[in-house]
Amino acid sequence: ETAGKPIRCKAAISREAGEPLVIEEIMVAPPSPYEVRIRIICTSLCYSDITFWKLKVPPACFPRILGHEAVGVVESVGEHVDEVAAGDIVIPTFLSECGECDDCCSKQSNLCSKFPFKVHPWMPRHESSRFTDLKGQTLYHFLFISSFSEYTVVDVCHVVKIDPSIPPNRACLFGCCVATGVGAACKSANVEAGSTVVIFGLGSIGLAVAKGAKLCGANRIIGVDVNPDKFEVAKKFGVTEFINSKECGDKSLSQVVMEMTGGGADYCFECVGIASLVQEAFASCRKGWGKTIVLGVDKPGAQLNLSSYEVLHSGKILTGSLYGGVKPKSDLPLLLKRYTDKELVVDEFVTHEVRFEDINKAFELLLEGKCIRCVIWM
Ligand code: CXF
Ligand code: ZN
Repeated sequence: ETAGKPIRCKAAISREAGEPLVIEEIMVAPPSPYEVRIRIICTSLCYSDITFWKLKVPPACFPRILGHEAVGVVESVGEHVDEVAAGDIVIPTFLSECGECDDCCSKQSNLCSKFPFKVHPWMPRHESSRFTDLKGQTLYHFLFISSFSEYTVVDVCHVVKIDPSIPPNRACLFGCCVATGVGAACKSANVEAGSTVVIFGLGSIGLAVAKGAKLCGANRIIGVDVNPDKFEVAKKFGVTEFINSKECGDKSLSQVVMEMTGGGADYCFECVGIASLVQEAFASCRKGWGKTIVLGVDKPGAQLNLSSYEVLHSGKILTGSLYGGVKPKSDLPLLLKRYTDKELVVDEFVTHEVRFEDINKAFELLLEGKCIRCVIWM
């Protein structure tokens, strides 16, 4: 019986920017009111973990427990938690859904304002950590999840209870990658059947957008990448045509798209996080109705350079979304149902699986571009 007591367990600590994670024993405090302590079953590695592992300027902070794409079992709950109980299988989510604020009550938004999304090192309700190392040093949280630990503590507004029959190495993908990409296509863009879609960047997010666009009935799904090998892989996710962005000759990428599509795509998705690529994506969508959705995250402080005419007199829409516009508690169960109904197949995302001890191997694989998703089993 561990409820109410600190738990001693293993965690992979990111002690210094860019240095291999160190597996150490840590102490995980019991959940405070409105919190849930979770035993992580498995977690996958997302490129955002790498971004914040490498980052040397704020909001970077160390030592930190990274990880935000996971599934686990509730070990115990704090006071006032009745939504989940010990034994429930849950996906922790980096977006909150309090269910009560104006934004949660609106179907237009997935950005809760009671616990707004931010990249900070604490729990959402109190600026405090639930982790300490055995020397008593505070370990920082990441995206309100910190799943690179055998046990973590998450606010009840950041957990979604799921069907326990879903395989954990598939369920975890819905914590970030799959929900973000499929959601961006199906919710943020609301891709129409028969339309033409261009996806800039065929990493896991771009591939998840392709899955979503295909689910929506898109007719042409054009993938863009610097690496031509990505096309073969991307075909399995629904990509039908390919542009090698390094082989556009004296044309710009948007000129190539304009010619291929006879005037621009219906929907463009930027899945890399480079301001100049956002400009190219926006220039690639059709005047009058084209919609560009930005999923990539550029460096803090990056600026977009777009002329006012281009933006304001073109009839085009430029937007971004977090978590694909998916409201964790309201929409994730619907997305998971599409998975259990076999309408949405996600097996191809998992190219590698490693044991927790080998977590640094997952970092190497993702950095080498050799994997889409590497699942880490605790
Ligand atoms: C991202 C979303 C944008 C900010 C950084 C973290 N989430 C998941 O990968
Ligand atoms: Zn992520």
